[in-house]
Amino acid sequence: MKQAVTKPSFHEYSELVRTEIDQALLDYTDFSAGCPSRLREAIRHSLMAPGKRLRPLLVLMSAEACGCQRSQAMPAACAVEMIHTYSLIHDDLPAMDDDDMRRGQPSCHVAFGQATAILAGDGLLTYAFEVLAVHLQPPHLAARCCAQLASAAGVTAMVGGQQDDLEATAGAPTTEAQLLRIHDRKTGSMFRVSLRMGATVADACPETLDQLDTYGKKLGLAFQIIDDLLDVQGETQTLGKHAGKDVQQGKLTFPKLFGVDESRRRASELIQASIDAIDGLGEPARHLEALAQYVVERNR
Ligand code: GRG
Repeated sequence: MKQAVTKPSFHEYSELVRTEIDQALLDYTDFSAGCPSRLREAIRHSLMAPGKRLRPLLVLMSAEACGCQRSQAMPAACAVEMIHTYSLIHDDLPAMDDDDMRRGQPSCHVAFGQATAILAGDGLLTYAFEVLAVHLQPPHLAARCCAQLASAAGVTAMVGGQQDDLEATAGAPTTEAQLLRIHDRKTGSMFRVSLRMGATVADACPETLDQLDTYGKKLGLAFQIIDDLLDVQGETQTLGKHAGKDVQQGKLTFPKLFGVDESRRRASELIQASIDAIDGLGEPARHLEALAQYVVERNR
């Protein structure tokens, strides 16, 4: 008798891929004997902590949606998670957001001291590009991914967005347009580059890149709105970081600007628009659709 073959649920699939990502991150951060053990420990403390792995999932799902094997895109997936983790380590420092808890455990500087935390961030930032340049094949696509990631993490995108955010938090009233610009650069750029690198490894056509870019733009904004809502409505233990921080710091957030219900409505609308943007990619993109749903329904 013929057995019915059931496809894994999105939850099963994403857990499997998270396991693959974690194993690759562990393998990459073995480092040679030249890396001081305390520095390796600090890097792994932050990198291997239970993050959601959203950005590497986007890289791998984008590659698959464009017809490529996950394994080929794994160096890009790990590189973006390294950059993301470095940004979290530096953002948590007393000179920035001053957070003592991240991913459900003490922040890197609380566990290892500020100097080692700064170096752990520096190490991850540098190593991300080494991983891309050395492990991603073929070399001309590795070069393309290096340029894309450097630009998305740099002064005109993520780092620039962080500077704008610091200045906004420092006092001057923030408008809706400024808020959108900050989040597009600070958060959205890393979502979009994750999708772009996945598609680049798969050598996708410009039309597909555009569709994925629109998906990433809408998804990144929806993610940020939900992040702001979780700060108001979420619980510290589930979030793995302190809830209520935005209110405490007097930050302009989406719920402050639009209220809770309208913010949630906007997030749902953005998620639907993100799913519509990749409609043309068909069945291979179904995991990206499910990921978008997860982003709006998540509780951490
Ligand atoms: C260069 C220092 C520096 C900062 C750049 C990305 C960033 C700006 C700072 C990180 C802090 C932050 C709160 C950014 C907003 C985006 C965000 C909510 C990040 C947390 O991402 P998640 O929820 O985290 O995907 P996990 O831990 O699940 O990976």
